[in-house]
Amino acid sequence: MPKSYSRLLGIVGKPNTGKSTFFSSATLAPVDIANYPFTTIKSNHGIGYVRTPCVHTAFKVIDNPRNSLCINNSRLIPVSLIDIAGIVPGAWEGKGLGNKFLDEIRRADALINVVDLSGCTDSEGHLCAPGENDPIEDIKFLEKEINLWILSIIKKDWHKISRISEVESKDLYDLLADRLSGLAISRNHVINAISSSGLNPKKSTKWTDDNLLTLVDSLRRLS
Ligand SMILES: Nc1nc2c(ncn2[C@@H]2O[C@H](COP(=O)(O)OP(=O)(O)OP(=O)(O)O)[C@@H](O)[C@H]2O)c(=O)[nH]1
Ligand SMILES: [Mg+2]
Repeated sequence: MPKSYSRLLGIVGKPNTGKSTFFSSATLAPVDIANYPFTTIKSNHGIGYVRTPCVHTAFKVIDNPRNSLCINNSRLIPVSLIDIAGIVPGAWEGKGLGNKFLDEIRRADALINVVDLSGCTDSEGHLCAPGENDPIEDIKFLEKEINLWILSIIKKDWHKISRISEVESKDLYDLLADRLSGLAISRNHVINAISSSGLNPKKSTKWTDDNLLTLVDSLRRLS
């Protein structure tokens, strides 16, 4: 199956929430699953299939699809999945296994955050009494970690980018899109995120850390 046909989904979340269990069910790949944090260290890659009625029956034609399988009038659409190591609060600055493995999901079209709704696991995935952990926090912290990870990528060159754009009148949208192209963030995403964050693209050297964080949050939502 040509790779470009397949969408990429990253399976993320804090440790010990059932990420690998979901991955294994969706791909039928046998992977390590256990009731403690960091069972998965090296990421698992596989392909699952979304099943949908094939359009050829509605069009009353015989088809010969090359981008997916058609079996008994059902189209099986391939979706690539990556199951990565658990993310803990502070991962962006190296806590737990750090954020290096986030690089593996940077090209993902979407992320699935697997959350333990029973609240039986603390913020680092260790077992606790049912309900002791608030699952809402597990959603908020992951968004924050991903924001801080994107922010750290921008900040590596921010001084240079903002100065070049302002002093040399280079296109800020191009410069930022270039910096973030590895995260599947496009120039359009950058334009829309800057506009919705209410930032002045001509005064980027004046943007504060909080401004950048607002921008990053908007980029994550849009891309
Ligand atoms: N009750 C319940 N347990 C589950 C569910 N899904 C997974 N588990 C159990 O949760 C534990 C952790 O599952 P894993 O799939 O290894 O979790 P993980 O998120 O991949 O863990 P790490 O790789 O350590 O981050 C295992 O004991 C699973 O059997 C579920 O839907 N309900
Ligand atoms: Mg796992």
